[in-house]
Amino acid sequence: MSTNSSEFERARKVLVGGVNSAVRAFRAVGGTPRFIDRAEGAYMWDVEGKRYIDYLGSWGPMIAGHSHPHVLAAVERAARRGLSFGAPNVMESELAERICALFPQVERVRFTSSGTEAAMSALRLARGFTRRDSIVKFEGCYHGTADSLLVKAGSGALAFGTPSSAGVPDDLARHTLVAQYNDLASVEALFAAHPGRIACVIVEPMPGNMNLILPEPGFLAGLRALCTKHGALLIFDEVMSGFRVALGGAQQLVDVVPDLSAFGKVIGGGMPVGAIGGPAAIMEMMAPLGPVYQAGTLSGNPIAMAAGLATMDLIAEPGFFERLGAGCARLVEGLNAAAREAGVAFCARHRGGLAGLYMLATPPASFAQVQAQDVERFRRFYHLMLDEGVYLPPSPVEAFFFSGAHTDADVDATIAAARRALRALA
Ligand code: KE4
Repeated sequence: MSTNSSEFERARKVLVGGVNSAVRAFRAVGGTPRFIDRAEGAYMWDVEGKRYIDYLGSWGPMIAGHSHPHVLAAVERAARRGLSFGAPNVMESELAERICALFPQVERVRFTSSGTEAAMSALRLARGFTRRDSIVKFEGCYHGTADSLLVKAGSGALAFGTPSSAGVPDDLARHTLVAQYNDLASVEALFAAHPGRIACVIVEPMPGNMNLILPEPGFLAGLRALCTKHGALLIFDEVMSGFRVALGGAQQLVDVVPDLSAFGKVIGGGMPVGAIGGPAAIMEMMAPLGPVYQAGTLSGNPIAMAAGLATMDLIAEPGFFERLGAGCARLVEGLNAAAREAGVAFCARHRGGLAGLYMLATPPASFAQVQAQDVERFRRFYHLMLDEGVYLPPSPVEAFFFSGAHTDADVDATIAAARRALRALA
């Protein structure tokens, strides 16, 4: 009989670390990764048949829940018409039209097959448009695995203590300038030290890769003003926050308009999709119209477009985000009440369907505060919850994800499990 352990042992013989994405290896929490056999609605089942209430949601895409009938039917219809053409398909235009309608400054879209490609292409576009080489990113923010962005990165790079990856040439990394999130002065200092050389500032407007951090009042507007003043482009990486904290992403909530946006996750509905969006004047610097090259064999893949369109149908339904936010708020309130009852330094918060839980008495406002978490207690909490059948992201520096499929009963069961887990930590 297949077990998680036997499958992990088998995988490690042929897959590096037994996984195809580093954060799945459970290195930040220890123990054996769960090999998922199937998923439906708010639930996943591992190869041993154990059911989990899923708050990973494939790291964000599954906002409508797993295997939603509307999405499966769309994927099946598309699959019967062909899996990939390498030629234009009308669904690409349809999904791009939906994005343009939600983000007024987005006049042109380019689809990719991952968030990494979207952020990487947005960076190259900013460098090509401004003819400048340096970029500004924030310690703890993660934008995928393009070389220039694996400097002081978040997510798995942070969890494994390798925020600046090996293999990135110093000659390239020196063009990546690192500031502190929620610290405008650190950005002003970089513009002062590198006049006329900064092509862009790339930021997760509501970071989820150093766990969930919220922008302090004026921070994002301040970035907007600095970029405008210094002729740099402001790039919002909304791969995680887009279509999740609100239908119009973080930029809808904070009312700050970036020059370029990177999207992903939800717009693929579980299939590989990323996207760059922005004004035609900038976007049309990209091939085939302009000198900034960009391409991808499976970009705009019809199956992925069908899954994305069907997911967008579901989240655009009246009341979806109100219900998503209300359900997530109820979970967060229950978790905070459980922490108070247990007398444990633990808290949670959310924006829309993006949430964070922290081994801290109060929610962190900075990368440094996130780093102050009691990681060992997080590990214990994580496995107590996993044993209770609650699947959280396996890292203290990752946000978690609520879906339209989570019911009040799921929330109540999760709170009850957390109450028992936190009492065990007290
Ligand atoms: P992908 O290349 O993994 O599709 O997207 C990269 C990316 C870019 N920008 C942001 C804001 C992101 O959150 C991500 C990917 N997020 C991680 C979760 N922290 C994906 C999980 C993984 O690496 O397996």
